[in-house]
Amino acid sequence: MRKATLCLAGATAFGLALAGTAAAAQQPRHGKFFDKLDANKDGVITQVESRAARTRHFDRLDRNHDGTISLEEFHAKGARRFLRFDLDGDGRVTREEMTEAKREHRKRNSN
Ligand SMILES: [Ca+2]
Ligand SMILES: [Ca+2]
Repeated sequence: MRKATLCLAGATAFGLALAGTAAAAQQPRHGKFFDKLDANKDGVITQVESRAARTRHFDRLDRNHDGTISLEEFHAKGARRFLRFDLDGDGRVTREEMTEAKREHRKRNSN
């Protein structure tokens, strides 16, 4: 009986260790996004901080600052993204270019 208890405890500890590893592996990506929203760095995202983030996002899309996002402004963001992905500038994005662009984006955001 004692042996079974020890095995269960070991399995639980192993499971927690794996869960901790998985959480740690995701931490940098979610941590960076979380940190961006958590403006005062108190470890929680308030409604005010969430609204501020949405406002910043809106303002980035509203390129001419008229208080609205036109279809052109909306599409311009997609076009800018496309140009970032089209690494050789041939007007087409290959799977390799997209993978490389995402890798570069992650590298920039992890620093
Ligand atoms: Ca906060
Ligand atoms: Ca606008």
